[in-house]
Amino acid sequence: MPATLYYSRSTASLVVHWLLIELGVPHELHELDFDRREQKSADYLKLNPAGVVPTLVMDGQVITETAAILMHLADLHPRAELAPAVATTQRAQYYRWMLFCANTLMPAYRAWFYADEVAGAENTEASQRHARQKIENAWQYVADHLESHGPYLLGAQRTAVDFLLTMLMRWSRNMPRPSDTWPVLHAHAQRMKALPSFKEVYAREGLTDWT
Ligand SMILES: N[C@@H](CCC(=O)N[C@@H](CS)C(=O)NCC(=O)O)C(=O)O
Repeated sequence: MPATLYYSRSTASLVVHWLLIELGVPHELHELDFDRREQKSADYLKLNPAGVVPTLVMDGQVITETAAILMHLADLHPRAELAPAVATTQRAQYYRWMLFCANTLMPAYRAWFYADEVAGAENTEASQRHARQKIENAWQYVADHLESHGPYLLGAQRTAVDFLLTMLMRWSRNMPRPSDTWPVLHAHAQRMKALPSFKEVYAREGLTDWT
């Protein structure tokens, strides 16, 4: 049975959609309309109690959390070499950057895009100011790393975490300082955007910006 991705276009589910295409995993899409708050419907909350996307249902199992889904997909397809072997130093770096994306960048973006969640609707300006600082500090940190250890996060090997990083770079495209104003991040993004799977996921989600 094909996997089912619960998604909403141009959100965190984009990178899972992208990796499914890159790996050639048969899948169906189930779109959730955020305007109608379908991500908070009783049926969907049974799959993903946080009421967020992505959710992947595969082999009878429900998997949530973007980074976890990416790591699992990469492990299931070792021939694509998008995940270093377990218990190697590269694997440790892979975990490091996956967790950095999931624990540092994603929550900071959440605070930027859903600023009212941080300290109430009356404090969104201050929340966004803090979030912006965290995001820009994170991009500086990644840029410094890529300068000395690039071109990919793990050096010469492109892995699943570079897909996640690219999506997170995209999220800053309308912010005061977009990630690709750092030349080394721009170069990384250009390399990732050149993948046919990137063009394909853009076409399937009907995206036209940040090409
Ligand atoms: N920790 C989750 C966060 C996912 C997340 O925040 N998704 C956003 C879209 S980018 C969402 O579904 N927002 C809808 C909502 O919060 O109602 C993950 O990594 O999968």
